[in-house]
Amino acid sequence: MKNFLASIAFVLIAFNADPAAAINIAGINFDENAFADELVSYTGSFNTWSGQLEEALTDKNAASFAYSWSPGSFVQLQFTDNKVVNGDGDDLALFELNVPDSFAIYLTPDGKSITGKTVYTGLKIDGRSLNIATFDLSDFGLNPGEMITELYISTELNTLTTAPSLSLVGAINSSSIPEPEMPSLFGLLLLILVFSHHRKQNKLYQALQNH
Ligand SMILES: [Ca+2]
Ligand SMILES: [Ca+2]
Repeated sequence: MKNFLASIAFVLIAFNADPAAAINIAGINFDENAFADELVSYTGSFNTWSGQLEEALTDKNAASFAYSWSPGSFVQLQFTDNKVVNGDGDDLALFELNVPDSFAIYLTPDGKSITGKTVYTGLKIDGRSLNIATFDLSDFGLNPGEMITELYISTELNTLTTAPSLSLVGAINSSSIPEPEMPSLFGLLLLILVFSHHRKQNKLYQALQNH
C-alpha cells in the first residue's frame, strides 16, 4: 500500500514539475518546452553553424543558427508540446546572431506578413551578438487567448550582404500540451490501487468467514 502511494506521489510530482522549469535568455523567462519543436518544411539552401537545419532551429541552444542566401527562403516551424498563446503584449521571440537583421513572419502561407527588426540583447554568445525580435499575435488578428502551433519565418536577405541568422524561436506566452501517456499511467496506478484494496478486503472477508 505504501509503495502504491509512493508511486502515485512520484507520478504526480513528475507530471507537475516539468512546465515549471524555466530557461532565461536575455532577461526573458521561457518555459522549458516553449521553443519550436519541429521543422515542417523549408525553401532555399541553408547553411548551419552546427548540425542539421532542424537541429539548429529547435535545440534550445542560442549558439547554433542557420541562414540562407537563397531568394524567397523560409522555414515552417511547428510547436508540438506547447502552443503560442496570444497573451499580454508580445507573444513570440525570434533570436538571431551577429549583425541585427529583420525577419518577416506569417501564420499561414497566404496570411498577413509582419516584419520585425532585431535588436541587440546585450548578450554575446561565442563572441557573436545575440539579437531579438518579438511579435504580438494580436497584430495578426488573433483574439486574446487564441493559440497557434505553426508559423512561417522568411529568412530572405535583408541587403545584398546580410541575411538573418535564425537561432531560436520561443513562445513568450506559452501553453503546455499535456502528454497523453501521463494521465493514462496515473489511471493505471489508480486501477492497481483499487484492485489491491479490493483484494485485501476480500481476504479479510474470507478470513472472517473462516473463523
Ligand atoms: Ca516546444
Ligand atoms: Ca499578445
